[in-house]
Amino acid sequence: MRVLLIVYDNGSLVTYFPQGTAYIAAVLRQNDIDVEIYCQDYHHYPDEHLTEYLNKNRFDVIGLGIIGGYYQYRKLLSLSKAINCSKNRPFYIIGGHGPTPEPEYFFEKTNADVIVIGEGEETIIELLNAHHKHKNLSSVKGIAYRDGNKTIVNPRRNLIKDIDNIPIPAYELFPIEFYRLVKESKATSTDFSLPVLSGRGCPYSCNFCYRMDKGFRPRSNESIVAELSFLKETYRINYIIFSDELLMSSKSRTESICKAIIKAKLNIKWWCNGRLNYAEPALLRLMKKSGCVFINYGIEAVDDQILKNMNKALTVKQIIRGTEATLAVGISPGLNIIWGNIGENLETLQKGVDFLLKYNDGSEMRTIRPVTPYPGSPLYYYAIEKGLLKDCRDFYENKHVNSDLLAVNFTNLTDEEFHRALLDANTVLIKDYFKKKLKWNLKTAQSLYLENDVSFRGFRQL
Ligand code: B12
Ligand code: SF4
Repeated sequence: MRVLLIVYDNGSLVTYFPQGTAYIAAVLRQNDIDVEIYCQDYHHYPDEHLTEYLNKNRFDVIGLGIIGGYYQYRKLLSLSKAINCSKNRPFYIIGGHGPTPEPEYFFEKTNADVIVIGEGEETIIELLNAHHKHKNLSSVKGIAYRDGNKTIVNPRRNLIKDIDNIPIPAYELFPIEFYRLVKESKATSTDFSLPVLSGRGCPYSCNFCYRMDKGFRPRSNESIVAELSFLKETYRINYIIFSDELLMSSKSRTESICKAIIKAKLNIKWWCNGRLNYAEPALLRLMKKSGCVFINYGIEAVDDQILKNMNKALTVKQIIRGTEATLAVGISPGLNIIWGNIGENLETLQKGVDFLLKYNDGSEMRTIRPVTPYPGSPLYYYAIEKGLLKDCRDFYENKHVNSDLLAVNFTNLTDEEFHRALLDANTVLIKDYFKKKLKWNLKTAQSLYLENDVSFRGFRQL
């Protein structure tokens, strides 16, 4: 059986390594299934190229994973068109956060044959076996499929208990020299980065966050360290982006990963998603010692009532204390704030702006984005219940046109007032960022000309 997995073009110069696709490719290889990757992102091929490619090359199965952004949705539709109009159209499977919560709608829009719901590694193998043997798909857990005009959604599959047993992504099938160029905060010109998962899931349940699978499952330190060593030795990766939802899932877990990285003498830099309620000086010092240079924090709002409304399990006191502690040890904090959740108003927006002005260290430009009720999230169902959103079609076709514009307005402001307020807030933040940049550049010029700084490599490098 020949399988083609598609990595869609994200319209960026360099894109994140497609981890989900690479995990699927790894289990296919493990099961001796012939798999090829079509990296549309690397070549920026137009969608018609895929049709031609399928016309010239025969595949039994084609697979595409997609998340639920406005851009990704439109890309999914155009790629589906390209696949569906090919001669010898392969058996078409889609998966990922996009189609998982609303399979019926995604069948209608893509004409796919099967939707893999949630974690895909075990499901894809069982599905391909059943398909190969022309078996009825009713016994394959974790999928939705079409039976005539009807959509059948099978029961969910149990999550893989021991995720150490999942093979590492099939790196060898991808152009790593391209993906390793992705630049995260505090990376230098000679650093090579790749994302790695230290675990799956998150123990929290914020109202705007859609997670396909429940619970939290960590990997063992041995398995994480083995993957990091492999990446360093094979591809010279020295900057790891821990891309799991939340590496800092508890103090003890974070401590234990740091100790394992130090013990293995990996000498890497790393980045992770973190929680401010665990950001205490001793832990942060240990994180820094093990190479952590940046922690991406979900702050979302700087107001206790709004944090409660969104079920963030975080207080303003913890946010301030944790951010100050992070800055004090010399790790850059990524301060993510969204605006427009239930109960928000102009005052809560201003609190977010004041916070960013005070604490953003300038290592990244930080603006405030509107909250988006992605299908499957508690906020999505709340929006439907309140009559602010009709359904999935309304979300994708009418409301979610750009991640920086309102999809659903949960405030008492008009949409125009909302956007005007965001413009004013972000004007202040953008100016502040460039003010900081200007100050740094002028300081560098001074040390070059007045202190003879011979390490200077040119203004364009700054
Ligand atoms: C790292 C990350 C990013 C990275 C890179 C994303 C990428 N490579 O696609 C960055 C920072 C760029 C990013 C951006 C965004 N992200 Co993001 N991101 C994540 C995060 C934290 C991890 C993704 C990951 O690699 N997971 C690990 C792999 C193993 O899981 P996976 O990809 O889901 O793959 C599994 C299954 O989905 C399935 N599967 C996947 N593909 C396929 C294909 C086939 C054929 C099959 C059968 C199965 C299958 O099997 C895989 C293995 O089990 C997730 C949260 C999460 N837990 O996944 C959010 C998440 C995916 N992001 C999300 C969002 C909304 C975004 C943005 C749209 C946000 C925004 N408003 O701008 C942007 C998109 C911007 C852009 N230009 O692309 C949402 C998606 C929600 C939704 N409804 O789809 C998530 C779930 C976060 C959340 N909880 O809200 N993101
Ligand atoms: S936003 Fe972050 S902390 Fe909240 S549920 Fe999602 S991954 Fe977990």
